[in-house]
Amino acid sequence: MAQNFETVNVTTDLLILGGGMAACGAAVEASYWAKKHGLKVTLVDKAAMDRSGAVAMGLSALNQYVGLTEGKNTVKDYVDYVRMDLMGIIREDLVANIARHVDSTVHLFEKWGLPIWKDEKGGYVHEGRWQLMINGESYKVVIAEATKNALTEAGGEYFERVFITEPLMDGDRVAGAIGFSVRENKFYIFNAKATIVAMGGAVHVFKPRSTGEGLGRAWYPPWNSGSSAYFTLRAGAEMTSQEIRFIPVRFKDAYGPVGAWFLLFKSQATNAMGGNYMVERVSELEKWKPYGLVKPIPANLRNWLGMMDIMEGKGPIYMRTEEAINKIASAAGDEKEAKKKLKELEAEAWEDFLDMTISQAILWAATNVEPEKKSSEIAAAEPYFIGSHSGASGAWVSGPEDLQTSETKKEYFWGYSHMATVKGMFCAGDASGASSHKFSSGSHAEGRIVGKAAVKYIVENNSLPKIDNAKVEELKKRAMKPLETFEQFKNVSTDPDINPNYIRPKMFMFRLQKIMDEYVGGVSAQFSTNKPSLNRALELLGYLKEDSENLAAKDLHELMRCWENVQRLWQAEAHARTILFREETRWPGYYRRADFPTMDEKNWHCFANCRWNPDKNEWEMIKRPMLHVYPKAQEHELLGG
Ligand code: SFD
Ligand code: AMP
Repeated sequence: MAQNFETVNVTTDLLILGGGMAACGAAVEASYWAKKHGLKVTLVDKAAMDRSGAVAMGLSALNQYVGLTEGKNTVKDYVDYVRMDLMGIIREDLVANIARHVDSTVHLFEKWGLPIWKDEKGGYVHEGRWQLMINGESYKVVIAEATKNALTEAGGEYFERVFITEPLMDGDRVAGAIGFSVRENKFYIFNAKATIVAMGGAVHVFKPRSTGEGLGRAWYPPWNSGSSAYFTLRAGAEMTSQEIRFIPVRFKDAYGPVGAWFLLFKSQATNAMGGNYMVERVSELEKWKPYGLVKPIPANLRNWLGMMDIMEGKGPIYMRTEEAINKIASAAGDEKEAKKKLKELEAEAWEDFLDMTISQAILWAATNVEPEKKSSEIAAAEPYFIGSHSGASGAWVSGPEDLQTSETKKEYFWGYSHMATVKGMFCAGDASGASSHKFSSGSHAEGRIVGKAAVKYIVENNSLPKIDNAKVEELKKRAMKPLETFEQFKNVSTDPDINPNYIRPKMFMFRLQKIMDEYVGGVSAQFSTNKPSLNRALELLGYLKEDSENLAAKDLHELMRCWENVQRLWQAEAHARTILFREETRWPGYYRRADFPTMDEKNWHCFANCRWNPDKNEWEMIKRPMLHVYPKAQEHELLGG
């Protein structure tokens, strides 16, 4: 089978893996610096860049804008916000580095044609303190166009519909990557002096709420399958915050966003009995202080209060859209003005969904929802891995030198901004960890940071790492094996899904999801787990890993599905191991350790890191200190008062 594939060799200076927000930022910035140094930049995306990644459907807000030029906030304000939202555990140097650059990224977006809402004075319309409203249906198209222009003008190139599987190594330095086309029989070998990993986070590691006819509908885009985590793990990089999954609360079943409702429309959510858990359960927040007492209340604690209602049988929870809209409309003036305002708000509510979650607008239409008349259900989604949002999982990367204190420098700095612990391998967006709340704009800004840093690395380490041809042949054979397995055994059974000699990727995924759901704190387990469950999960994941050798693919598309699920499996294992390692509960609205139900600041006010050792095929768990770059903020500053 492997012999039916043409091998395409691509040699470049900088290789960018992914074509999402971070990769696009990296490509634009790196192209600028590469041109000055006569270097070549190559970008590889598994999909078509115009609509790839989390922003494919568009977005309705830019969730990170600091407003430094307007003098609205400081970088430290943002760092304080993120630290408290993540219950005290963040890399302040990384968050600050992104925060100080994000505004210029937003200004670039506007220059490239992204419509950002403006008020009557010409200022940006804020959704909340850090969020700007946009007409974002074509957001990704605008960003991709600027990326392609920058790449081609600088003599670079991009490949679309090439799925990256494994890293190539030259000792302790990354040497590039391998992948295959999902449309043609082509196997790719990329050899590069530096590699930027920006292949997003992961979904469908846990059993989703949407099954059967709804399968595939999730909040996070189904095409991000943990490629970043797999790639960095397999290269031997140290990973961080693998336990910090993200669970967003969303409009139920179609996963429409809630931010505009809570922040812009000031809506409240109430349970089936009409009670507001944010009011009725406020005393619970005391247990999670100091983090429980800050404003805004951390995302996971907002989740947790709602989850407590659900566990007590007080569901469903409703977003009181009709109440919120009518309240704003009636404050607009007399009856005529109120009516006009109501129409305007109605349009904004629909646009919020049409901009980024079209299926939610379709579901509203299909179920006769008029948001100005009727509430809609909201629910906690299944867990996702998205370090750029309110989660934190990703690779452990070096911070910038100028933001370090003498103490943090020893722990957080090793030469190049946002470079992983593997030489020449840089990470951005969901691929880099412990720097939450970068969202789309901050991921692009982080991409620009690594784009510049990676070119600097190349200029200072200007040699092409060697690749071992025998090893590449072995990897090629391994990558193509599922096609061979299918051909060899497809006639052994009548049902193509049931075969004693192989497992197809969808069945493999179901098995993974069942393990994670039941033992690692998925929806069915009400996000709760404990040591015996986690150990059982690791045992079962071990069997699944053995069975991954027998994955079968009937075509190229299924071959991609096979590797997506192997990548999910590795993300799952890193997650289960790290939850097991951290013996406390710190983010109760993301997951709970039933055997360690409280927060343990004494022993666990630190990062839980892990590393898979490629030479020994062993996992290592590591504690890293949580150190402040800024003087620790005073409690009263953080109380919003
Ligand atoms: O409000 C391979 N996000 C939001 N951010 C905002 O700023 N505003 C919003 O309104 C946001 N909303 C939102 C958001 C996310 C999602 C899923 C929804 C709604 C439904 C967050 C941002 O979207 C997110 O932070 C960034 O997109 C992260 O950027 P990055 O680059 O880390 O990930 P990506 O954009 O998904 O791109 C990943 C790329 O990798 C490619 N890829 N390529 C080659 N080989 C492989 N094996 C690959 N695997 C993946 C992908 O094709 C893609 O190009 S709100 O609701 O929160
Ligand atoms: P979401 O639509 O939930 O992704 O929210 C968009 C943005 O608003 C993110 O920056 C969230 O952290 C923030 N956000 C959403 N809901 C709230 C809330 N109730 N309080 C404070 N911030 C929120």
